[in-house]
Amino acid sequence: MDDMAATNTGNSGELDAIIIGAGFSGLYQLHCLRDRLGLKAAVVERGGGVGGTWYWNRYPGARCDSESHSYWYSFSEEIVQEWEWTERYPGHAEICRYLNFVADKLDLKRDINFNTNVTSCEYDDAANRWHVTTQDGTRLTAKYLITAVGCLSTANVPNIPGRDSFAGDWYHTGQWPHEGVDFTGKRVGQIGTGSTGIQAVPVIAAESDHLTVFQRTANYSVPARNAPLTPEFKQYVKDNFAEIRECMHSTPNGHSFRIRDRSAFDVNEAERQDIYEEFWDRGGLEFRASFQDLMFDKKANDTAREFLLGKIRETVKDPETAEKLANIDHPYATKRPPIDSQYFEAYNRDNVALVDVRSDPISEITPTGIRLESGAEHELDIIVFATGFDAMTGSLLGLNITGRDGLPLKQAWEAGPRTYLGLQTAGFPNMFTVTGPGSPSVLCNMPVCIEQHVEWITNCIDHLTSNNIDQIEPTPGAVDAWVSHVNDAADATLMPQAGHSWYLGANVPGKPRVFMPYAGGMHVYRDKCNEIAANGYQGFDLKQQTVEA
Ligand code: NA7
Repeated sequence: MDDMAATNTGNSGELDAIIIGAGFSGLYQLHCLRDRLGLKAAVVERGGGVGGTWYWNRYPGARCDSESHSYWYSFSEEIVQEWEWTERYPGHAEICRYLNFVADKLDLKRDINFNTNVTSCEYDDAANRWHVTTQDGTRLTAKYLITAVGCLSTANVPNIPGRDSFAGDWYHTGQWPHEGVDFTGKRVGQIGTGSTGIQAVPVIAAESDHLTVFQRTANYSVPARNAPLTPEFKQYVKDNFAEIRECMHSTPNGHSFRIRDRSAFDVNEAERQDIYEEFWDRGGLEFRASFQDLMFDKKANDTAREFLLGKIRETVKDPETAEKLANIDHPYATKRPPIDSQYFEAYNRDNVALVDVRSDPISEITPTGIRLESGAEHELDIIVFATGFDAMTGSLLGLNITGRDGLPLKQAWEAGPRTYLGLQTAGFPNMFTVTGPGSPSVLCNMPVCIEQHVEWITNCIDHLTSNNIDQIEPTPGAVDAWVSHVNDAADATLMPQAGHSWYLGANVPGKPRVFMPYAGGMHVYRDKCNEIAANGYQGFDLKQQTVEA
C-alpha cells in the first residue's frame, strides 16, 4: 500500500452523501458537504492515496500543463498562503504532495475509504436512496451520489493482436508502476504522441538504450519552458492571488492569462511572426491565446499552424523525420495542444527513431516486438502505451450505475452522454457528476471548473435540505436543449475538425462520436449555472417525495 495512504473502514452504512474519487474534486466535495453543510459524507477511492489521476499518472516526465500558480484550490486563502510550488509546472509527485497537504490540513482522510473499488451504484426508487457496492461486498447507502472520478482516469490500452504474447514488459502511462521502470540498457517502443507521449519521449530517450516512437497522428507542440520558480515570483503570487483568481474565473479556459483581444489579421505578416515568436519564447498553453480567432477561423489558425510547422522543420535535423513530424492533419489546438520539454529535439539523438504507423500500421505485437503491416519488425524489450484514456465517460460507465426503474447509465448514454450542464442526467435523481460530459471540464484548467462544480452542487444540496426537497433531477426537455447547445458551441469552433480526437470519443473503437466537453467557455458556463440556480433551479424537477417507511 502507498505510504501516504490511510484505509478507513469506518465509513459504512447510511450516509447523506457518497463521493466517488479522492482527487481534486472528491476532496473538495467532501470538505464542502461535511464541514460546510454538516452532512455525513464519505469518499470511496480505488487508489491507495489521494491524487486521483495524479495518483496513477507517474510515467516519466508526468507534469501538469497548467501553470502551478493556477493549478490549485483557490477557495482557501490560508492554503494559498501556506503552500509553495517549486516549478512553473507542477510534476505529478508535487501535485500528490499538495493534495496530501490539503487532505491533512482539512482532516479529510478519516472519511476516505482507500483501496476500495466501486462495483455498482443503484438508485432505489422506493427509498429514494443510492446504494454503492464495493469489491469486498460492502454496501454504502446515501441520499446523494456524487461522482468525482475525473475525465482522464480510465486507461485506453489498444487491443493490438498478440499483445499478451510479448515476452518483455509493457506499461500504460496512466497505470504506471509506483516503483518506477528501469529503462537502462533497454530497447523501448512507445506508442502514442499525445500530450503524455510528448512529455515521455525526451525522458525515456535519455534513460534507455534506444527508443522507437510509433506515431499515428503527428502533433503540434510548444515548449513548456519549465523552470524553478524564483522567490520573487512566489511572493508575487501570494501578494496578488485575488487578482490571479479573478482572471482564472473570468476567462474561457480558466487559466491565469487572458486570450488577446485581436485577430491574427489585425496585424501584418511581420508583426504576426514577431507575436508568435514572443509566445513561443514565453512557452506553454498561452500560445493558443496569442490571437482571439485561432480557434474559430481556419485562416487565422493556418497562420499559427505554419509557424509551428516551421519550428519543427527548424528543430529536427533529419529532413525525413521532420516531415513525418510536420505531417499534421488537423488545425492547431483542435486536439488538446501538448506542451513539451525538448520533444522535437529528442529526434536529433542517435538513439531515437520515429515510425509512421499511419502509412504503415501496426499489425501485431510479437514475443519480440512490434510488427507493421509491411512486415517490418521492431525488436523491443519494453513497450510503453501512451495511448490515452476512455475519456470523460469511461470512468463513469465503469461504475455500473443504474437509475430509476433500473435504467443503466450505459443505456441512457448509448448514443453518447446526455446531461444537463454536465451535472445531472435525467432518470438518475440526486446523482451529481463533477466535470461531467457537457460541462467545460477538459477545455478548462481543471481546478477552476472543479471548484465551480463542487460549490454549485454544495449550494444545490443546501437548497434542497433547507427546503425539505427530496429529489432533484433534470427534465428531459432541459437535457435535450443542453445537448443541442453543447453541439452548437462545439460547431462554432474548429475543434470538431479533428475527427480522431478524444474530445469526440474517436480514440476508443465503438465509442459513439459526440463532442463531449462544453466549448462555450467556462466564464459563460459559470454565469449560466448561477442564473439557473437563482431562477429556482430552472430545468430541474424538484420533488417532495412521500418515502415509504
Ligand atoms: P491522447 O491525447 O489520447 O493521445 C494518445 C496517443 O496514442 C495518440 O497519439 C493516439 O493516436 C495514439 N494511439 C492510441 N491508440 C493507438 C493505436 N491503437 N495505435 C497507434 N497509436 C495509438 O492521450 P494522452 O495520454 O497523450 O493525453 C490525454 C490528456 O491528458 C491530454 O490531452 C491532457 O489533457 C492530459 P491518434 O491521435 O488517436 O491517432
